Amino acid sequence: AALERDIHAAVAGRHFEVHYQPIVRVDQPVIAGAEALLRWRREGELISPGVFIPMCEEMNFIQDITVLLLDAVARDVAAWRAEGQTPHVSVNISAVQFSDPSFHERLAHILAARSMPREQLGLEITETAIMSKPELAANTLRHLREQGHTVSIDDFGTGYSSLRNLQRFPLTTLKIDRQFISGLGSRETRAIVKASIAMAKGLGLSVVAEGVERPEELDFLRDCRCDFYQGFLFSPAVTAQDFLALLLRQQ
Ligand code: G
Ligand code: G
Ligand code: MN
Ligand code: NA
Repeated sequence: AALERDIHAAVAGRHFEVHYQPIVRVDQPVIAGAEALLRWRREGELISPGVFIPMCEEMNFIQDITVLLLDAVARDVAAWRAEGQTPHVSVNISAVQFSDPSFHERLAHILAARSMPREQLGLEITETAIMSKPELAANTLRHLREQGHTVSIDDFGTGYSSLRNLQRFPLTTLKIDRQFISGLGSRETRAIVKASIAMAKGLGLSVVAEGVERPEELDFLRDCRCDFYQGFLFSPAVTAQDFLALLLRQQ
Protein backbone atom coordinates (compact mmCIF):
# COMPACT_ATOMS: atom_id res chain seq x y z
CA ALA A 1 0.00 0.00 0.00
CA ALA A 2 2.87 2.35 0.81
CA LEU A 3 4.41 1.47 -2.55
CA GLU A 4 1.15 2.19 -4.35
CA ARG A 5 0.88 5.54 -2.65
CA ASP A 6 4.43 6.46 -3.61
CA ILE A 7 4.22 5.42 -7.22
CA HIS A 8 2.12 8.49 -8.12
CA ALA A 9 4.84 10.77 -6.84
CA ALA A 10 7.54 8.61 -8.42
CA VAL A 11 5.97 8.84 -11.87
CA ALA A 12 5.33 12.57 -11.54
CA GLY A 13 8.83 13.17 -10.18
CA ARG A 14 10.45 10.75 -12.66
CA HIS A 15 12.23 8.83 -9.92
CA PHE A 16 13.22 6.11 -12.34
CA GLU A 17 16.55 5.17 -13.84
CA VAL A 18 17.38 3.01 -16.78
CA HIS A 19 20.28 0.59 -16.49
CA TYR A 20 21.81 -1.24 -19.44
CA GLN A 21 22.95 -4.84 -19.55
CA PRO A 22 25.44 -5.42 -22.39
CA ILE A 23 24.52 -7.94 -25.08
CA VAL A 24 27.75 -9.43 -26.35
CA ARG A 25 28.79 -11.52 -29.34
CA VAL A 26 29.49 -15.15 -28.49
CA ASP A 27 32.29 -15.59 -31.08
CA GLN A 28 34.32 -12.59 -29.86
CA PRO A 29 34.03 -10.30 -26.84
CA VAL A 30 32.40 -7.39 -28.67
CA ILE A 31 29.36 -5.54 -27.30
CA ALA A 32 26.55 -5.44 -29.87
CA GLY A 33 23.99 -3.62 -27.77
CA ALA A 34 22.16 -3.64 -24.47
CA GLU A 35 18.89 -4.51 -22.79
CA ALA A 36 17.39 -1.48 -21.04
CA LEU A 37 16.13 -2.33 -17.55
CA LEU A 38 14.09 0.11 -15.50
CA ARG A 39 14.73 0.73 -11.80
CA TRP A 40 12.71 2.78 -9.35
CA ARG A 41 14.88 4.68 -6.90
CA ARG A 42 12.81 4.97 -3.71
CA GLU A 43 14.39 6.33 -0.54
CA GLY A 44 17.83 5.34 -1.72
CA GLU A 45 16.76 1.80 -2.54
CA LEU A 46 16.38 0.36 -6.05
CA ILE A 47 13.06 -1.39 -6.63
CA SER A 48 12.78 -4.04 -9.35
CA PRO A 49 10.42 -3.69 -12.31
CA GLY A 50 9.10 -7.13 -11.39
CA VAL A 51 7.47 -5.32 -8.44
CA PHE A 52 6.42 -1.96 -9.85
CA ILE A 53 5.50 -2.76 -13.49
CA PRO A 54 2.45 -4.84 -12.45
CA MET A 55 1.46 -2.02 -10.07
CA CYS A 56 1.77 0.55 -12.85
CA GLU A 57 -0.37 -1.61 -15.08
CA GLU A 58 -3.10 -1.93 -12.49
CA MET A 59 -3.03 1.77 -11.72
CA ASN A 60 -2.98 2.78 -15.38
CA PHE A 61 0.46 4.32 -15.28
CA ILE A 62 1.98 2.05 -17.85
CA GLN A 63 1.80 4.60 -20.69
CA ASP A 64 3.60 7.14 -18.49
CA ILE A 65 6.26 4.59 -17.65
CA THR A 66 6.78 3.78 -21.33
CA VAL A 67 7.25 7.48 -22.16
CA LEU A 68 9.62 7.85 -19.23
CA LEU A 69 11.64 4.82 -20.34
CA LEU A 70 11.87 5.93 -23.97
CA ASP A 71 12.80 9.47 -22.92
CA ALA A 72 15.69 8.13 -20.92
CA VAL A 73 16.79 5.71 -23.66
CA ALA A 74 16.61 8.43 -26.35
CA ARG A 75 18.65 10.78 -24.17
CA ASP A 76 21.28 8.09 -23.46
CA VAL A 77 21.46 7.00 -27.11
CA ALA A 78 22.06 10.63 -28.14
CA ALA A 79 24.84 10.99 -25.55
CA TRP A 80 26.50 7.77 -26.76
CA ARG A 81 26.18 8.86 -30.39
CA ALA A 82 28.03 12.08 -29.53
CA GLU A 83 30.91 9.77 -28.48
CA GLY A 84 30.71 7.84 -31.75
CA GLN A 85 28.85 4.85 -30.27
CA THR A 86 25.64 3.47 -31.78
CA PRO A 87 24.74 0.29 -29.85
CA HIS A 88 21.39 -1.39 -30.44
CA VAL A 89 19.09 -1.08 -27.39
CA SER A 90 16.14 -3.32 -26.60
CA VAL A 91 13.32 -2.48 -24.22
CA ASN A 92 10.82 -4.80 -22.53
CA ILE A 93 7.18 -4.42 -23.43
CA SER A 94 4.62 -6.03 -21.12
CA ALA A 95 1.51 -7.87 -22.27
CA VAL A 96 -0.66 -4.95 -21.18
CA GLN A 97 1.36 -2.46 -23.22
CA PHE A 98 1.46 -4.79 -26.18
CA SER A 99 -2.32 -5.33 -26.16
CA ASP A 100 -2.92 -1.66 -26.99
CA PRO A 101 -3.82 -1.70 -30.72
CA SER A 102 -2.19 1.71 -31.19
CA PHE A 103 1.05 0.69 -29.46
CA HIS A 104 3.18 0.89 -32.64
CA GLU A 105 1.73 4.32 -33.52
CA ARG A 106 2.38 5.72 -30.05
CA LEU A 107 5.89 4.35 -30.18
CA ALA A 108 6.61 5.90 -33.60
CA HIS A 109 5.29 9.21 -32.31
CA ILE A 110 7.43 9.21 -29.16
CA LEU A 111 10.59 8.23 -31.07
CA ALA A 112 10.04 10.85 -33.77
CA ALA A 113 9.57 13.55 -31.12
CA ARG A 114 12.94 12.54 -29.62
CA SER A 115 14.80 12.00 -32.93
CA MET A 116 15.62 8.44 -31.92
CA PRO A 117 16.61 6.22 -34.88
CA ARG A 118 14.08 3.40 -35.04
CA GLU A 119 16.62 0.86 -36.30
CA GLN A 120 18.51 1.30 -33.05
CA LEU A 121 15.56 0.24 -30.89
CA GLY A 122 14.38 -3.32 -30.39
CA LEU A 123 11.30 -4.55 -28.54
CA GLU A 124 11.30 -7.59 -26.23
CA ILE A 125 7.96 -9.31 -25.92
CA THR A 126 7.08 -12.49 -24.05
CA GLU A 127 5.33 -15.44 -25.65
CA THR A 128 2.46 -14.97 -23.24
CA ALA A 129 1.94 -11.41 -24.49
CA ILE A 130 1.86 -12.62 -28.08
CA MET A 131 -0.41 -15.57 -27.42
CA SER A 132 -3.02 -13.74 -25.37
CA LYS A 133 -4.21 -12.00 -28.57
CA PRO A 134 -2.42 -13.67 -31.47
CA GLU A 135 -4.11 -11.76 -34.31
CA LEU A 136 -3.57 -8.36 -32.76
CA ALA A 137 0.00 -9.39 -31.97
CA ALA A 138 0.70 -10.44 -35.55
CA ASN A 139 -0.57 -7.10 -36.79
CA THR A 140 1.44 -5.06 -34.28
CA LEU A 141 4.59 -7.09 -34.95
CA ARG A 142 4.24 -6.50 -38.68
CA HIS A 143 4.00 -2.74 -38.09
CA LEU A 144 6.99 -2.76 -35.76
CA ARG A 145 9.08 -4.58 -38.35
CA GLU A 146 7.99 -2.14 -41.07
CA GLN A 147 9.06 0.68 -38.76
CA GLY A 148 12.55 -0.83 -38.69
CA HIS A 149 12.60 -2.35 -35.19
CA THR A 150 13.96 -5.72 -34.21
CA VAL A 151 11.53 -7.84 -32.21
CA SER A 152 12.68 -10.46 -29.72
CA ILE A 153 10.67 -13.16 -28.08
CA ASP A 154 11.74 -12.93 -24.43
CA ASP A 155 11.93 -15.71 -21.84
CA PHE A 156 11.60 -18.30 -24.61
CA GLY A 157 10.72 -21.72 -23.30
CA THR A 158 9.03 -20.63 -20.09
CA GLY A 159 5.47 -20.06 -21.32
CA TYR A 160 3.22 -22.07 -23.57
CA SER A 161 5.98 -22.37 -26.08
CA SER A 162 4.88 -23.40 -29.43
CA LEU A 163 7.54 -23.79 -32.02
CA ARG A 164 4.96 -22.75 -34.53
CA ASN A 165 4.90 -19.24 -33.02
CA LEU A 166 8.45 -18.72 -34.16
CA GLN A 167 7.44 -19.36 -37.72
CA ARG A 168 4.07 -17.68 -37.61
CA PHE A 169 5.05 -14.29 -36.20
CA PRO A 170 7.49 -11.85 -37.84
CA LEU A 171 10.18 -12.02 -35.15
CA THR A 172 13.89 -11.30 -35.57
CA THR A 173 15.38 -12.68 -32.37
CA LEU A 174 14.90 -15.44 -29.84
CA LYS A 175 16.05 -14.94 -26.24
CA ILE A 176 16.69 -18.17 -24.38
CA ASP A 177 15.54 -17.80 -20.78
CA ARG A 178 18.17 -17.90 -18.09
CA GLN A 179 16.65 -20.93 -16.38
CA PHE A 180 17.88 -23.00 -19.34
CA ILE A 181 21.35 -21.51 -19.08
CA SER A 182 21.61 -22.16 -15.35
CA GLY A 183 20.43 -25.71 -16.11
CA LEU A 184 23.18 -26.50 -18.63
CA GLY A 185 24.69 -28.96 -16.15
CA SER A 186 21.96 -31.38 -17.18
CA ARG A 187 22.30 -33.38 -20.38
CA GLU A 188 18.59 -32.96 -21.20
CA THR A 189 18.77 -29.18 -20.81
CA ARG A 190 21.83 -29.07 -23.05
CA ALA A 191 19.83 -30.97 -25.69
CA ILE A 192 16.94 -28.47 -25.42
CA VAL A 193 19.21 -25.44 -25.70
CA LYS A 194 21.16 -26.87 -28.59
CA ALA A 195 18.00 -27.79 -30.50
CA SER A 196 16.38 -24.39 -29.79
CA ILE A 197 19.39 -22.55 -31.19
CA ALA A 198 19.56 -24.75 -34.28
CA MET A 199 15.85 -24.36 -34.91
CA ALA A 200 15.84 -20.58 -34.44
CA LYS A 201 18.79 -20.19 -36.77
CA GLY A 202 17.13 -22.45 -39.30
CA LEU A 203 14.19 -20.05 -39.24
CA GLY A 204 16.52 -17.08 -39.82
CA LEU A 205 16.31 -15.70 -36.27
CA SER A 206 19.29 -14.54 -34.26
CA VAL A 207 19.67 -16.00 -30.78
CA VAL A 208 20.54 -14.34 -27.46
CA ALA A 209 21.24 -16.47 -24.37
CA GLU A 210 20.29 -14.81 -21.08
CA GLY A 211 21.79 -15.18 -17.63
CA VAL A 212 25.21 -16.49 -18.64
CA GLU A 213 27.27 -16.65 -15.44
CA ARG A 214 30.00 -19.24 -16.06
CA PRO A 215 32.73 -19.64 -18.68
CA GLU A 216 31.66 -23.22 -19.42
CA GLU A 217 28.16 -21.98 -20.30
CA LEU A 218 29.68 -19.59 -22.84
CA ASP A 219 31.84 -22.43 -24.24
CA PHE A 220 28.73 -24.54 -24.76
CA LEU A 221 26.92 -21.64 -26.47
CA ARG A 222 29.90 -21.16 -28.78
CA ASP A 223 29.75 -24.85 -29.75
CA CYS A 224 26.04 -24.38 -30.52
CA ARG A 225 26.78 -21.28 -32.64
CA CYS A 226 24.58 -19.05 -30.50
CA ASP A 227 24.95 -15.43 -31.71
CA PHE A 228 24.83 -13.29 -28.55
CA TYR A 229 24.72 -13.57 -24.77
CA GLN A 230 24.12 -11.42 -21.72
CA GLY A 231 24.73 -12.19 -18.08
CA PHE A 232 26.86 -11.59 -15.04
CA LEU A 233 29.83 -13.34 -16.72
CA PHE A 234 30.29 -10.24 -18.87
CA SER A 235 28.41 -7.58 -16.88
CA PRO A 236 25.24 -6.92 -14.90
CA ALA A 237 23.05 -3.97 -15.93
CA VAL A 238 25.03 -0.75 -15.38
CA THR A 239 24.32 2.98 -15.64
CA ALA A 240 24.32 4.71 -19.04
CA GLN A 241 27.66 6.28 -18.21
CA ASP A 242 29.25 2.96 -17.24
CA PHE A 243 27.83 1.33 -20.36
CA LEU A 244 29.49 4.04 -22.47
CA ALA A 245 32.77 3.35 -20.68
CA LEU A 246 32.46 -0.35 -21.61
CA LEU A 247 31.87 0.61 -25.26
CA LEU A 248 34.81 3.01 -25.36
CA ARG A 249 37.12 0.52 -23.65
CA GLN A 250 36.74 -1.99 -26.48
CA GLN A 251 38.09 0.37 -29.17
O1 G B 1 16.31 -6.21 -14.04
P1 G B 1 15.37 -7.08 -13.30
O2 G B 1 15.81 -8.42 -12.91
O3 G B 1 14.89 -6.40 -12.07
O4 G B 1 14.09 -7.24 -14.23
C1 G B 1 12.96 -7.92 -13.79
C2 G B 1 11.93 -8.05 -14.87
O5 G B 1 11.37 -6.77 -15.22
C3 G B 1 12.49 -8.63 -16.16
O6 G B 1 11.68 -9.72 -16.50
C4 G B 1 12.34 -7.54 -17.19
O7 G B 1 11.93 -8.08 -18.42
C5 G B 1 11.27 -6.63 -16.62
N1 G B 1 11.52 -5.24 -17.01
C6 G B 1 12.65 -4.53 -16.85
N2 G B 1 12.52 -3.28 -17.35
C7 G B 1 11.26 -3.22 -17.86
C8 G B 1 10.50 -2.21 -18.54
O8 G B 1 10.98 -1.11 -18.82
N3 G B 1 9.22 -2.51 -18.91
C9 G B 1 8.67 -3.72 -18.67
N4 G B 1 7.41 -3.93 -19.07
N5 G B 1 9.33 -4.70 -18.03
C10 G B 1 10.61 -4.47 -17.64
O1 G C 1 13.08 -11.17 -17.94
P1 G C 1 14.24 -10.40 -18.46
O2 G C 1 15.18 -11.28 -19.19
O3 G C 1 13.88 -9.21 -19.28
O4 G C 1 15.04 -9.87 -17.20
C1 G C 1 16.38 -9.74 -17.11
C2 G C 1 16.71 -9.95 -15.66
O5 G C 1 17.72 -10.91 -15.49
C3 G C 1 17.18 -8.70 -14.98
O6 G C 1 16.49 -8.58 -13.81
C4 G C 1 18.63 -8.95 -14.71
O7 G C 1 19.06 -8.30 -13.52
C5 G C 1 18.68 -10.46 -14.55
N1 G C 1 19.97 -11.03 -14.90
C6 G C 1 20.77 -10.59 -15.90
N2 G C 1 21.89 -11.35 -15.99
C7 G C 1 21.78 -12.30 -15.05
C8 G C 1 22.63 -13.39 -14.66
O8 G C 1 23.69 -13.66 -15.23
N3 G C 1 22.19 -14.15 -13.63
C9 G C 1 21.03 -13.90 -12.98
N4 G C 1 20.70 -14.70 -11.99
N5 G C 1 20.20 -12.89 -13.33
C10 G C 1 20.57 -12.09 -14.35
MN1 MN D 1 14.03 -8.97 -21.40
NA1 NA E 1 14.16 -12.72 -20.32
